[in-house]
Amino acid sequence: MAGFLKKIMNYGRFTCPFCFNEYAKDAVKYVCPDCGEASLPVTSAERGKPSIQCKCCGRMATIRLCPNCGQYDRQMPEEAKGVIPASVLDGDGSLPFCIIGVSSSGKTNFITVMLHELSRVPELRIALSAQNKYTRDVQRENCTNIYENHIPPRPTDPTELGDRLKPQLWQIKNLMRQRFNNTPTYTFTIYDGAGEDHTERLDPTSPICGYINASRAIIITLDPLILTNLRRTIRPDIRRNSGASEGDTTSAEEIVNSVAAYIKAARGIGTNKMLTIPVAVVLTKFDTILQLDSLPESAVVRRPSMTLVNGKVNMTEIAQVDEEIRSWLYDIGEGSFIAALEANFRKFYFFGVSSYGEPPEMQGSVNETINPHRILDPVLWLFKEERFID
Ligand SMILES: Nc1nc2c(ncn2[C@@H]2O[C@H](COP(=O)(O)OP(=O)(O)OP(=O)(O)O)[C@@H](O)[C@H]2O)c(=O)[nH]1
Ligand SMILES: [Mg+2]
Ligand SMILES: [Zn+2]
Ligand SMILES: [Zn+2]
Repeated sequence: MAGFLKKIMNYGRFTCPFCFNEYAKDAVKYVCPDCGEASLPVTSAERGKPSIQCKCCGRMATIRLCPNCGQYDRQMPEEAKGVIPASVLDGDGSLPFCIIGVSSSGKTNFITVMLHELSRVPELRIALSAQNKYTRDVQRENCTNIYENHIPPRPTDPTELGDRLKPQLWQIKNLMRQRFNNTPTYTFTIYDGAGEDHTERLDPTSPICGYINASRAIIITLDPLILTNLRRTIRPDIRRNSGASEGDTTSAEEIVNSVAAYIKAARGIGTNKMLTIPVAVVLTKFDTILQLDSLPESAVVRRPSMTLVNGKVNMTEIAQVDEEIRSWLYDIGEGSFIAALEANFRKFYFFGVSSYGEPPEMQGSVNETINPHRILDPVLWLFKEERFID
């Protein structure tokens, strides 16, 4: 019902997935690929359409541009900037998620394997489709590397993306909620930045901050191998093969504090107030932790995920895992990071995930079998928070 109300209230408006501003659908410019002219919709029948008739040559103007950040490039139409996919105009809304974490904390592997698994859960019946060439290319390249070439994806290059953010744009449908010929459809956008973005470039005017501020949920990745008190207990070859990220827990604490400070400034919220945006704190490379005795033998987080039961998210399981990870962090003397979260965010849960399932046997390689552990737990929780699933 909430979704329906929201739909009526947002009727005629959309949020640009590149500059994050809200505009009237009538303001979308339609560029004709034949003559390059831009037309605006004039009749109500034209508004929000995938294409309209070019006012200049009469052929179909199929390229929809954001009224603010759209720029058409005839030579490279696929690279044109601010091209709005149809799902953004037709859908029920957007779910912008942001992934934040230092370099080599496992962000790209997490996103790639998570997306790969998401549409494969028979109980969930989620249909995912890439909304532009960039999204398709990135996911294809990363999947080929991990699943076929058995090498890790390339580290994300902070300069490659330039000043403009390129989030991955997915259309996501929940087929379980299909009613008559209507299926809830959202634009699921994920921004996978480079680690440097979140340490060196986190100033309020940066595009990454714009994205964080427009996000409905934040996923913070933390590589447990950086925890000082763990270093001694993990074999050096496992640390090396798992690309232990540089830095220490202070960097994780700093990230939490600076993200919180930015959102507060951007939204005009006092520094002593709590933020309500849901945060999933994801401990990546958890396969390395499952080998340790410091994590109790009976811990739920060791078992395969039962977070989804009969197509519903089981909050008891999520709360149990969260509790286990918190007490484990306190036990090993790494609890100070939790205080930074508690001081800023009202709603956050800890998750323990592994993209690969086991540490790589060799440095710079990925094992033949990929057996992800609890990889969907964070996104299941966030989808439930957004009422996209039950
Ligand atoms: N043991 C283990 N190692 C992992 C796992 N996922 C990633 N790694 C290791 O961590 C390294 C970095 O992973 P990425 O996903 O590229 O990290 P990132 O956060 O995207 O890094 P940047 O793009 O540089 O910011 C990989 O090369 C792997 O060696 C995992 O599930 N288990
Ligand atoms: Mg990356
Ligand atoms: Zn825009
Ligand atoms: Zn034309």
